[in-house]
Amino acid sequence: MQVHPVTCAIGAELRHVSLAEASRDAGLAAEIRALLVQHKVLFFRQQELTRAEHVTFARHFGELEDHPVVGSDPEHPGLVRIYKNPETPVDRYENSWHTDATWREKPPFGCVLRCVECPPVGGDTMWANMVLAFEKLPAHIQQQIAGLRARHSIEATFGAAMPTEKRLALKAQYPDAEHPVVRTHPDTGEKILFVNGFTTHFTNFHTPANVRYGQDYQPGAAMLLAYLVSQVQIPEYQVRWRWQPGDVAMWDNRSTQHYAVMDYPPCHRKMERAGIVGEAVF
Ligand code: AKG
Repeated sequence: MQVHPVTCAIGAELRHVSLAEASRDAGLAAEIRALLVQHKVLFFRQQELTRAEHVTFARHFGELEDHPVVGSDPEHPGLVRIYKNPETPVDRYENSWHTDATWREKPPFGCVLRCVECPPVGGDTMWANMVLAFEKLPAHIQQQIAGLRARHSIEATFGAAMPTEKRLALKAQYPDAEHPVVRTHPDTGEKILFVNGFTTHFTNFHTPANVRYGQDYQPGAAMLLAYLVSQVQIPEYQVRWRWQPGDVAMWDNRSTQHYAVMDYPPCHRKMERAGIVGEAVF
């Protein structure tokens, strides 16, 4: 196996490795896991991987989880089909920066995404390194956000694109979660800037003004949150992958955000993903 970093900030392509083989080899899967934690997103070009092998490979890292909106392959539970074609209305499920499912108490560990079919150009996916995003914040902002907590809601992205009734049903099924704004990576101890498109507001932002007028009065809080959420857009923290059919990307969902670029309609794009259950956030 050869490791080729794709940018200075995030991402490595692993060459001369077969994920079909890794699906049957726990030792190889453990090596891949260590590289994942180090590089945050791994790329594997043109893999010959069946759906069953895709699921088995992902299961080395944990249970697979359901998707709130997109259905699983009935023959391969946990394998979620993200198929876009001229008949699929353009939605905003993937083309906004997000860390997967931070509205869960235990957001996913990571995801294994395989490209089945891609447009001739366009349809890239981008990832950003949220450890670097934290490291590069000015020291006084790092201090200010050290003990802050924030609410994450499915309504903030998925829900916003839906009719009210469907949105409320979704929220009843997947209630909001609260997490620290600065998360600690459970494997490395690194600090991670842990706000994204699902984050709605801080829950313990105290200033003299809101101590006097109540917790809902948070002048400055929305601006601070918008500033933190915008950090993901800095190109030096990012990697962008140009897909070919058979490519696989695997990301550490704890330390990254991603964005699927929606520039290809009316072309087809077919992706299959296996999201892996994660742990509580500290
Ligand atoms: C996701 O699987 O969470 C996505 O955002 C989709 C990524 C992609 O289709 O490139």
